[in-house]
Amino acid sequence: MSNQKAMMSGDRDDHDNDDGPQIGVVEKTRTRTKRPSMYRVLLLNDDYTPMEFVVDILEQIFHKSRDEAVAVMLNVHQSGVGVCGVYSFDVAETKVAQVAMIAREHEHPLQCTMEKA
Ligand code: TYC
Repeated sequence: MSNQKAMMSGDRDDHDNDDGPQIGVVEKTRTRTKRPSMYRVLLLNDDYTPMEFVVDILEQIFHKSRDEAVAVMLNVHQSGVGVCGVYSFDVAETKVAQVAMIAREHEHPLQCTMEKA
């Protein structure tokens, strides 16, 4: 036999196992904010895109100074790949698309990609 008391109809089971005042359980939900992932935008070398065109892209799309743009272009030219900047996903995606569009308009094979930083 059970020694539990039967609940009378109309009784409220407030789950605190007594007949006293109901004890509330306060739950606090903590909203965890995450820092957004960042993405490196990369330029790839090729044999055909003019150096001056790449420097212009780095100045106009990636807001490099003339000297920085030349340095990044030469690094890509010599090593095969180089970082133009690190951005949130949406900004990186937009810059990759802008480079693709301008390169295509000028019929240069310049390739630009992004990767998680
Ligand atoms: N290699 C190209 C040339 O000699 C120049 C170049 C640099 C092309 C960087 C692409 O991402 C690039 N004309």
